Amino acid sequence: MESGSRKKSRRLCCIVAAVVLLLIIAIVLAVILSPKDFKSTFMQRCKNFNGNNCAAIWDAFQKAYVNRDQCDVPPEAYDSLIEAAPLETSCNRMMFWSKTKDVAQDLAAKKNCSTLERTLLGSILDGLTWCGKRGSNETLTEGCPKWDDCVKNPVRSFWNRVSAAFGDAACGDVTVMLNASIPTPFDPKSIFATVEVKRFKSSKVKKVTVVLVTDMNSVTNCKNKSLQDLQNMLDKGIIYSCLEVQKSRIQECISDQNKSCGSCW
Ligand code: N1C
Repeated sequence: MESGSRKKSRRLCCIVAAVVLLLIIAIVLAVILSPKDFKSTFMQRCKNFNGNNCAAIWDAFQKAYVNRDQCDVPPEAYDSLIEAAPLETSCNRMMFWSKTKDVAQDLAAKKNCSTLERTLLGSILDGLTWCGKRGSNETLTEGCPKWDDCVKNPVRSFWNRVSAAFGDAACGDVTVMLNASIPTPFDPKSIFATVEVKRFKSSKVKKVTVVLVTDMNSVTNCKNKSLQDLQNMLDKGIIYSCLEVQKSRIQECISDQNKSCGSCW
């Protein structure tokens, strides 16, 4: 028969072993699941896109927001970033979107259309959050202002600035994907309305085609009042047209190997 004290020390041993094992599992999981450091994600995405000049691009990028008040980063702070990494676009393939990000990105990727997320800067920063703070040279990814917390926040100003450059670059026939499942597909507060459309110039842009994505949840069509506003905002001389296209038709086109960007409708 085991003595009482032996039993006790065995039990203690088992508890200690279990705690140590749990600790090891927790540490391994924490390492595996911890978010990747912002800079390494930036550099990795940059290299995946073109592989060169990424250190200079990182430098220009972080100068825009480090050591600054989180709500005092204006779009112009990214001017030198745009200089370091100018947007490369291609006429007649440019695609803009508002409230249709997933379907627009899907189509653009398969049909080689030119969206902002498929340029170097757009592809690096899509989906990321960042900010700095006064008195530090760090890049933070937590505790940063949300989109609507303040206008001059680092992420919002970035998208405003690069979208301005993308709008400036618009040329030939451009497509805009808008969403028929919301009452105001051309949302006057969106980046598309406040920044991009205003930069389309009739000297460069021949035609703007709105692809209004419809599905079972659609609440509107091409007669929507906000689309009239869009048409009125365009420079005289730019041709406007609007097509109601079912989401399922877009999906079919995405999988049709013979169709290219712009030839789906
Ligand atoms: O405000 P939006 O749409 O009208 O902005 C979309 C418009 C597109 O045409 C793009 O060229 O502006 C450009 N753009 C992006 O490329 C982009 N990628 C990711 C604007 N915003 C972008 N994001 C994020 O989507 C951004 O962080 C912001 O929160 C949304 C804006 O999407 P929206 O309101 O559907």
